Amino acid sequence: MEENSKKKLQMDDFKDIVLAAYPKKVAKKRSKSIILNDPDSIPQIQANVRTIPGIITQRGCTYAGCKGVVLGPTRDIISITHGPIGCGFYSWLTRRNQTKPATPEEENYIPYAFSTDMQDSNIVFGGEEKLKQAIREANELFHPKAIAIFSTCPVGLIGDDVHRVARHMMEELPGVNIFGFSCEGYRGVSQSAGHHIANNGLFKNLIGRDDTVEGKFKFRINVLGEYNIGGDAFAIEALLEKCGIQLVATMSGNSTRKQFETAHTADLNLVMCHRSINYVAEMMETAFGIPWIKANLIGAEATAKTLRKIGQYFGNKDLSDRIEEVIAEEMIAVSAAREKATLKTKGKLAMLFVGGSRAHHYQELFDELGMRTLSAGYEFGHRDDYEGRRVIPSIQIDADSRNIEEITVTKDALRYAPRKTEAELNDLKSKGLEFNGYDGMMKEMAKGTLVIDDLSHYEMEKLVEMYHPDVFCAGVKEKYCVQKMGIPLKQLHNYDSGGPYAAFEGAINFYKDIEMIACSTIFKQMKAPWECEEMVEAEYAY
Ligand code: CFM
Repeated sequence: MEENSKKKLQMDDFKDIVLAAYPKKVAKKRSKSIILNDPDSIPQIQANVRTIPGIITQRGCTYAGCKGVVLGPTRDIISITHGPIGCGFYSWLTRRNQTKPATPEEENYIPYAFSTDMQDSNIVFGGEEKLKQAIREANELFHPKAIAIFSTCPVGLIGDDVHRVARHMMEELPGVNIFGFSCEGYRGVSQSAGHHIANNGLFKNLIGRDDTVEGKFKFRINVLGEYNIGGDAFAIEALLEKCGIQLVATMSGNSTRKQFETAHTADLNLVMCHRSINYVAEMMETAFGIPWIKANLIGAEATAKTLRKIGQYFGNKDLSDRIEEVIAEEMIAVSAAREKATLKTKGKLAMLFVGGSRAHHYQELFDELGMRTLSAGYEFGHRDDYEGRRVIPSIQIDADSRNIEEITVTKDALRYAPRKTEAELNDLKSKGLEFNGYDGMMKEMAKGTLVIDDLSHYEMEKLVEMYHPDVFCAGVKEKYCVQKMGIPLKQLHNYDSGGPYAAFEGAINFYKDIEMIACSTIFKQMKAPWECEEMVEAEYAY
């Protein structure tokens, strides 16, 4: 009875019910981040602001965004975590970013966790000497061409200067490119600050240092914001190869130092995860004249659309014909898998609360499965990821964003070469190809759906309790809480043990996995002992 009446609640009741439980000040702040969507007149959402102390957030730290997310997946750079061992340990492969060296002899440091393992004495007397020693040791053991140093919270608090150490060690070890990141966990309000810091470092220390042009195809692109979780980049590499498109660099799934260094030899940048890498896309356009387009390779329809955009950009008939052939070929298996899965998934409900891009991209796949997304949000997206890049000029810069270094990029004296003339770009725009644009998540979500930024644990429980989605997508911190409430949770950070989910091959995997998960009743059978056993209850008597 109670459950039935709960189900009838409208989405707009959620906000009132949740806010009523918070203290007044907290309610006022959270109310700006819980928004009822209207794609025709996109409402403003509060995002990228500090989490209120005491609230259980899904967010991670700035170090995680810099080391774990952006630089970590590159296999031939030694990434040393300067800090206590926990930081290095917990960012060691938990994200399931994969890599595939061409030969067994090729450098691959991904299986290792390098850390200075700071102790109390280093906190008291400084850790720079220990860091230098760690760099010497790593160099002796592996002879790498590049070493990156990542700062954790205590490093900033005690004032160790990782950049000074990097300069010093470059002199001591000529030929090794050594650079540091001031990505202390507390430096920003979330991982997002770490992405920005990593983007700056990539640009200053790696991108554009090697002019060698390699590869068999003449249509040269980079894929930015793709991190090879569960093998996504492998699926994308295979697809581009099939179409005859040269992938110069992926940033940074399955990547190498050389890919970064030669990335400026590509003629187009595709931006997958806008949140984590849009800065590099902008910098590369300014410095080298390479245009960027927002792309999505999650979902079969989205993949086809992205391939067609590439074809349109290069304006070559053979390439476009080949792309159409590949799409037609791949769609046979995709359609069959989709039809089969949809029989069971049609009409089911999904909720997605992940990172800064997947909560948007994966809605494509749920659409393809005939499922409805009732509610979605990012952990650390900015307003542009929700409302579209058109709002960027109106975003207020606060003290937390000012904390992140802004680097000034100018045209590269030798390498700047606009890939298209102004007239060519305008012509492509008039034909519907949008450059430097991202419309954000809200435009593609239905009217009346709930968009929530930096979802709290309490709000998550309320969502599940009130709307009973058939699948809840989030991460490991949420997984077991949601499943104990009888709803299956699919991890969209590391994909549990699944993937790839990108491109056509990935779409098929996703259909199968979601069919299995969303249609399973097993979680509803789960009862905690106190829910199914008789309990003796008593009260204190005074
Ligand atoms: Fe971009 Fe990512 Fe994501 Fe992200 Fe991340 Fe990630 Fe993510 Mo976890 S770069 S924003 S910081 S798509 S690790 S591979 S899944 S939160 S939605």
